[in-house]
Amino acid sequence: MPKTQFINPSDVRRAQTLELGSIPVNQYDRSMKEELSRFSREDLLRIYRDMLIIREFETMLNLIKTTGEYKGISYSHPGPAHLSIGQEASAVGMAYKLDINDYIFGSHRSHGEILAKGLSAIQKLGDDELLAIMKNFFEGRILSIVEKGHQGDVKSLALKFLTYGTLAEIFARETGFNKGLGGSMHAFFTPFGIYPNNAIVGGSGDIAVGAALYKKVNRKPGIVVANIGDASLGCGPVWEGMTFAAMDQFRELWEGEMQGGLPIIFNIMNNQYGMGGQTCGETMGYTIAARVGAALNRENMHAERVDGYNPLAVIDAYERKMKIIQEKRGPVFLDVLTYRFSGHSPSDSSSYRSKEEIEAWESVDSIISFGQELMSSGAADQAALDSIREECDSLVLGAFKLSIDDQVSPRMDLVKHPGLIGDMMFSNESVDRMEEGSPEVNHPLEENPRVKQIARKERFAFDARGKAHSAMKQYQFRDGIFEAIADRFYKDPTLVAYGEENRDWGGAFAAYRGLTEALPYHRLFNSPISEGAIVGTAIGYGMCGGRVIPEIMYCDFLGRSGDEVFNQLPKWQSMSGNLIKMPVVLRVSVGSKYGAQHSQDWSSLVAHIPGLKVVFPATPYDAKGLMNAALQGTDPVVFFESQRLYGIGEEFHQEGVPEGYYEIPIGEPDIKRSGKDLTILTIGATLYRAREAADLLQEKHGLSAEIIDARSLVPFNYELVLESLKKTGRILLVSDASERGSYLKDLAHNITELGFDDLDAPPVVVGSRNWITPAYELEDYFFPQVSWIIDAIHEKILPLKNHTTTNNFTSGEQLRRSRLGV
Ligand SMILES: Cc1ncc(C[n+]2csc(CCOP(=O)(O)OP(=O)(O)O)c2C)c(N)n1
Ligand SMILES: [Mg+2]
Repeated sequence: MPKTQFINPSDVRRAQTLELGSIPVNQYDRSMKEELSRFSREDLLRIYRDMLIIREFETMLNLIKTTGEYKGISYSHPGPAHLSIGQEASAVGMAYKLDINDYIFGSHRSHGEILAKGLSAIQKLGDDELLAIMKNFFEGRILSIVEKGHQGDVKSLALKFLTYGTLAEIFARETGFNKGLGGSMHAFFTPFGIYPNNAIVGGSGDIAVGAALYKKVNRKPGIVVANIGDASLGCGPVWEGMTFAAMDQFRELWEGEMQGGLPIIFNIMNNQYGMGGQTCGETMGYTIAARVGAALNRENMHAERVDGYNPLAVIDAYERKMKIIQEKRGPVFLDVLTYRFSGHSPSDSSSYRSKEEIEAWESVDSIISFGQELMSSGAADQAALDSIREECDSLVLGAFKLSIDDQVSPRMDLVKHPGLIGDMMFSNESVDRMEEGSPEVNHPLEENPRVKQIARKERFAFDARGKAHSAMKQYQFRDGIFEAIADRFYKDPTLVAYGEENRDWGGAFAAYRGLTEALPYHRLFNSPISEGAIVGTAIGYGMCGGRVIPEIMYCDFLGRSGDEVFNQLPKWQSMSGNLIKMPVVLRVSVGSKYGAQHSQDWSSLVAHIPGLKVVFPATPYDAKGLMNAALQGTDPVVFFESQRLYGIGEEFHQEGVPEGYYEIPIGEPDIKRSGKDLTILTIGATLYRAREAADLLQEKHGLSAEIIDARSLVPFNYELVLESLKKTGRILLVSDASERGSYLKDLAHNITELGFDDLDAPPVVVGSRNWITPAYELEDYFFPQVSWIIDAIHEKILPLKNHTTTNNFTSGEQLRRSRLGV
């Protein structure tokens, strides 16, 4: 909490009544005649056409799914197709005012939104721009397919490009917009401002906010629309995203040009159902979704319900809401009322609603009504509407024929190129700054108080005689993190960092102390306690082209950002066909001392997820070098930091931690001590316990242990470990993560396979117990101790002369614990 804002008790304790104000519902009341003076005839016919294109596109998919053929052509599509037949007016109305600088995000039911946004973009782009986009996209591969035999202008070519690219993606063709790796529920096309759609419903709720943050911080034009289903208003990421978007600080604390709300519209595509649950009357309590806006800020998020069955009502709302956003008074909440005639999916038996209800909504079908209004107002005659229908039908049929043709639209050839998807998991680029420009900072780095303080510190923990400098004098682990991040803040103008207590507090463990003075609010700020949104917004920020450091205060809280870490952060680079980069470094501190919910090491859990790089440095030298490497890259990195180590000095790298910039490549373990009799492979803070154990082995048993610090979990280069085994023939692996299912087991398994010929004994894993972490005073019974390492070696690798064990590492005990699941 910034000291500038005084909380006066007599003010906040005073009696008052909160007036929530009013929220308009279906207030649009212009007639088509009136609209004729606002829209040209062509515009109105185009609105009609766009709705029809979506209708025909979805009808085609419905027929394919339910009958296996469309216009006499058979095709089987086993994948998903969540259709939005009935909802066309809401999609076209939403997209009508938007251009390519405006980004939309959506969910599993977004074909209509993709097409509507694409059609709107095509309308607004000039021929040269359109051609350039089509030519540059995947080296013109899609263009070369749709331009064959094309007669007509560039815009009509672009319509083919859009419908084909979308459909080929739905059918998992390599020629789709995302090389078939996104598919129906995730398809998108960023050159038209269509950003990822999310099969995890509500998943876009916080990601879209990150995109709006990116636009604001980097002064980019345009707004962001988060299309969210009415039932997904029950999802955590949506609430956390809205909470984040509505933070007071944008208006109260961000300075100068940066002052003002985020440019985002939460657009609720309110078809009044989840899959089968009715949101009004059953699964939610808002009655009218627009009410939700009243919970978030004093403007009720400018919430409003509009009739999504009338495209002009939605366009009218966008006109007004976009003005609010231009005036920096966002965020906005729009409840767009609509209805889907189609089932949740084509296999849906509509058991949750009556035939009468569907028919009642079909009888006011927006496309039919709009067509009738066009005719009765004189804007069009039946022949004009018929010819539009023909145009739409042939457009969809053309896209269908091309995208089911295996010659024209092959799937990714994983027989010929088995590594193709693997190669897409990471972008592996090395980029100083995500954008040119001079970073906004408050003073030169040399003048920073923390920098000056660090300059007086000893960058190696010991003096020339090997005596440790006082703890205060030692350059600490947290200084390494600080130096790398500070350096990048002065290099990369797009870099922002945020999380809980990141600014005035200096980060819960003081890694950011000093940065508060160096950076304006918009580059370093406190977030709400919304771990989901901390990670989710960073994903949105990263995918738009910015570099970002979100922070999770305790590893245990990662569960709160589970979907973001499991499903979003790791997947969008490859699901985009590698068009998107994800330069997000997620800092996660691993606790101890605070019991069961503040001391868990979940590095193994994260290492299990394809698409994340995972590092866990244990020394200041490695922390700085790995942080530099993480911040130079374009991949998501989960950066674990042990709270046991924030204050530790550099005890291994004799030359001390360099003052200048250097990188330690992610994936390379490091020999921290050479030895010949036994290898100990450590992850994180167990390095120091392994070192003590190695001292004891030397002193008491004359054995020299080689200690290798893994430093990274993903990727991991085994060479150094296998080399070591050639010498030692024995290996013990140790980390603070609970042992069962841990990453150590994976390492041990691979080492067994790869180094079997060199092994004199099986690799032995020593992790934490499979319990809750007990209180600090009992922690020694939970986390691996020096004596555990020695006993495990004695029991399972190499009997030690005259050694009496104090811990039970026998096979019998291992079997007993496993039987009990502890
Ligand atoms: C996190 C998550 N939970 C459940 C589902 C399964 N599911 C798919 S669609 C859907 C209903 C979503 O309703 P709504 O948000 O109103 O969007 P609509 O389907 O109506 O467009 C559900 C529950 C999912 N995909 N993701
Ligand atoms: Mg719904």
